[in-house]
Amino acid sequence: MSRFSKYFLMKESDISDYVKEKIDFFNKDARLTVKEIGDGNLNYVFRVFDEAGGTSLIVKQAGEQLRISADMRVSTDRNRIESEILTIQHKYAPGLVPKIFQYDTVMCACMMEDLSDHELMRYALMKHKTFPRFADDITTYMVQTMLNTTDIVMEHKAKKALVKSFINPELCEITEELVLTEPYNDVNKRNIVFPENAAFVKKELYEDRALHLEIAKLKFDFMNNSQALLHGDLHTGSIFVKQDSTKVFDPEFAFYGPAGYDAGNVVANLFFAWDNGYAAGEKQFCDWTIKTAEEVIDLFKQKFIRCYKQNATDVMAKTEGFAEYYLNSIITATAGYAGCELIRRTVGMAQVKDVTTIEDKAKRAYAERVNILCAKNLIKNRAKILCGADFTSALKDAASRA
Ligand code: SR1
Ligand code: MG
Repeated sequence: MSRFSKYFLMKESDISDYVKEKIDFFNKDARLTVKEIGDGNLNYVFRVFDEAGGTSLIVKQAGEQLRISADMRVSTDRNRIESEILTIQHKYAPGLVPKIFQYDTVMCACMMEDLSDHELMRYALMKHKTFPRFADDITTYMVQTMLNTTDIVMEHKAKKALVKSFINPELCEITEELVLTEPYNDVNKRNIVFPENAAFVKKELYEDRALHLEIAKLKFDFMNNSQALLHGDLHTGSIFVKQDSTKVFDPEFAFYGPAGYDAGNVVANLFFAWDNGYAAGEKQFCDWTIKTAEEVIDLFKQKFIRCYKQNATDVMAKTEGFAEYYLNSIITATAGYAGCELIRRTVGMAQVKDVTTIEDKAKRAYAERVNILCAKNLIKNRAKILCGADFTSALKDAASRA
């Protein structure tokens, strides 16, 4: 009997046998080298390569305990969700996601295209590299994967079947707690507050009742608005880039939710890159992050309306003015969720290296105050945030007040 017929957490030394047994990809006599390269909070990622043959692939396995904390356990079904959504997204956004070769329900592992010729976007941005294709690619990805999975385009019973298959309660619960609850009350005592900003965080986040009301609205929208099939964790650690290519991966938080959640995450993570560039005095890079954040919103709007008008199938969705109404509500939600991501990565349990690696304490404290002030403006005034420049004005305004 195969030793891979019952789930266990694989180590580097298991992977060569696993791959040879499960997939006809390498030459039979290939000498495979395996390296664990996982960098996220949840899973184990192995790069398998045959140096002689010049071929490689990735094995990604879900562990029962999370890497970020052994106390947190999440269903390994997330690996199925990830494989299935990547297959759907490949159909709608070809070339913008990795190819899935195979998914194994027993070992909760999938094998996929190796993207080692790309860089993880967060780390590339921390070196202050810029990517001219990014805004165009990420907006194509978002419009195609989101709009095509809504009731605007899909037959409604088929859409409901997808909603059911992407029910992802445990991963959504992580977001509901880490993003949409704890940053405002530290109810589970997991927040990590930079000591220099403790009084600021208490006043601006823990004691701002009007902010809490807005977060409650966004939280219940996140839980109840099954609008589009989302990536669910679309930060710059979920994106590989090179100058002429963008690939979105790691969609294990995928579920049917409000479209603005993904778009908000993209904008917020460009603002973390700005934080890092500003602390390093990299003005040109900062200008690029601002221009790119604006393009992400403005191109998203343009492409969304065009795709909507071409592909809407629902009779009532074709009513004059509805496309614009629907898109505006997504941009409003984008502002709200960008604010949530900015705040939770600044004071919550899962932070971002763009900010935490700023060595100078005063500069890091400043970056964190910029994030919080910008976020509060985006959240509280989200109904008035309509275009890319409105998002970046919130950042510039926060930078002058922090
Ligand atoms: C417990 S998991 C912490 C964070 O890592 C993931 O990438 C998600 O962003 C999650 O909130
Ligand atoms: Mg991830």
